[in-house]
Amino acid sequence: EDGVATEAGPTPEEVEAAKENWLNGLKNLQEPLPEAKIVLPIKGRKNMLVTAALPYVNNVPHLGNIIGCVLSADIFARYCRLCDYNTLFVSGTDEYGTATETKALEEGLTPRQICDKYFDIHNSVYRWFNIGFDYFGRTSTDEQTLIAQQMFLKLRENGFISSQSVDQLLCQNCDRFLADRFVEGTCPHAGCAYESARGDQCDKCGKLINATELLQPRCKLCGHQPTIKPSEQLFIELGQLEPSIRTWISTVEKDWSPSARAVARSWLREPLRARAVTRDLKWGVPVPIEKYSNKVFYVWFDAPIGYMSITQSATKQYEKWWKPDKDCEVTLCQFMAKDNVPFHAVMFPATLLGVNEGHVLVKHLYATEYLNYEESKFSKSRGVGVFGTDAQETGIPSDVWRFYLASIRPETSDSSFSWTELGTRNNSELLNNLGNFCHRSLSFCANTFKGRVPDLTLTHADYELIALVNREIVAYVQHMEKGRLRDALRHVLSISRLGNHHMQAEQPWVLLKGSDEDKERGGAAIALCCQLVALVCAALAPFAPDAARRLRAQLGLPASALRINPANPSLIQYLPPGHVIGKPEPLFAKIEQDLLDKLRAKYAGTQSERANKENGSAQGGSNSVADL
Ligand code: MET
Repeated sequence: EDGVATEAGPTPEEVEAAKENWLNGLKNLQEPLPEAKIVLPIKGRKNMLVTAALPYVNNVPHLGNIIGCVLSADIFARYCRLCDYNTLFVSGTDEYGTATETKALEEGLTPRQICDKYFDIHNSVYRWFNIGFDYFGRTSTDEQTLIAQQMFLKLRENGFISSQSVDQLLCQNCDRFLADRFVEGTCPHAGCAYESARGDQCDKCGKLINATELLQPRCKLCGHQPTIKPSEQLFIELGQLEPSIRTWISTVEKDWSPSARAVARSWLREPLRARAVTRDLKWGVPVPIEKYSNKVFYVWFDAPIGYMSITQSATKQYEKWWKPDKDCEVTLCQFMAKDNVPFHAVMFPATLLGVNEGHVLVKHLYATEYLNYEESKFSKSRGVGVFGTDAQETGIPSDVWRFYLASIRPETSDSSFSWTELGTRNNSELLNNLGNFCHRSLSFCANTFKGRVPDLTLTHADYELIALVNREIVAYVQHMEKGRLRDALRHVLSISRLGNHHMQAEQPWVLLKGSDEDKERGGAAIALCCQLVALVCAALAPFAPDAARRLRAQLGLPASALRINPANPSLIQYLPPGHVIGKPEPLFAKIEQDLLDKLRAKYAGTQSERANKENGSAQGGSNSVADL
């Protein structure tokens, strides 16, 4: 399937609409947004608050993590800006909890040092991928402490917090309660008996575990057997909030992606039970009650509050976005991988509903399934797959990665990364289809007309072509609005495919050598192709911002010229009459099979196997982090 939404020819109505939009579309665009350093909601405009799940700080993100949250959210946020929606896009690292404490012990650093070190890694990986956050923050801030404590106290005041004594594992040797990942033992599930099951989940059978049920439990730090000791924890009474959660979900879930809806529904199959929101740990937001002052909040209680505290760090007025004025509507769009859905669909909304201060609740919850690596699974703990830092070292531009990842985005089922496919998509779609169309059109304009876009009087046949193009851009907008980024991308390629067909059918290189009338037609064909290039440039920008920026410079247009009217998506006169373009250059390069083979071999196996291989060839030069 080549993604062209065009089976039947255009109807007379479509041709008429194409004409109307061509003539008047530019006037119908919205007033551009005011340039602002700090973006706040604006009355009377569509205000989009876009978030990417906050990646755990304690490791390097792999391609699956990147397409699952920050890249998807970025593509969407860039699309929103293209439509003149007033957009704030935030994310940041999720820094508290056992994952960080364990990593700190492993690396012999303090949790703070671990966060600082890995925050920089995340930050630089996302910069390289051109993720255009308005702000990329972190959760271990004063803003976070303040807002999380306020929210908690409000919940308590409203009667949704209770306390209960819970049996926990205590390592007397380390003088520490062993939450989740600090303990290992034999899996208690029948038929599994895996000996290195973690305190929260068994990696072999995949089932959830209650740490106190582990057989032969041992402290991960010192190996001693812990004892069971009760500890008093605070709980959020989800049961009491259940009716309001159910009512709310039933009104919004239609705007969620199918997998988000499925996960939320399966959670709600059972009655909701109280869940602990505190832990006996040190690295976290302290519980602001005397009696519990040696405890911190459970990381999943405070992590989603991170969206607010990061907005606060960004704007100093987070309430403008999160508790907007009555006459100022804010649409919250949240991107994440499937395993994060319960927290965003149920837990966090429950907190906000319990606080009852008119917070914005998620409107569009866009979850992805999982991305596999070649034949196996990406794994952070085992180091399988391509990581953000690896992608930079391949020499393949970030736009190509973005384009390829978007084109295999696991929207409806799991999908797989493959080096071969990366090459094919680059060579056949980006280079041969889209890149060549743009380069050919602009080169004709530059070489034959000294860059001045020829005059264009459109014929009926031209309007028919535009009507077909408009079908594609309408489909693009429809998919984007529903968070189906991969589907939207197919329609960008369809536009350049239609452009290529047009070029092929008109053969301007023949016409330009013919009679005066032929010459005029040849010029018009090129002018129309250049206008299509501008549309392709706009629609491509969310996916490949770097290439789009270069293409825009080649078109000689300012950023503000390339916009889409989501209420009436269509080709408009992006290039004014008499416009002179810039200098055309190829946008993409071929990726040779040879390089793909090398990369496939280089990234086979796990990170530590790779490190060993490298050490081997460097005559055993040790000190690789992976060996320690
Ligand atoms: N840190 C979580 C993860 O990486 C997401 C938290 S979103 C508030 O899965």
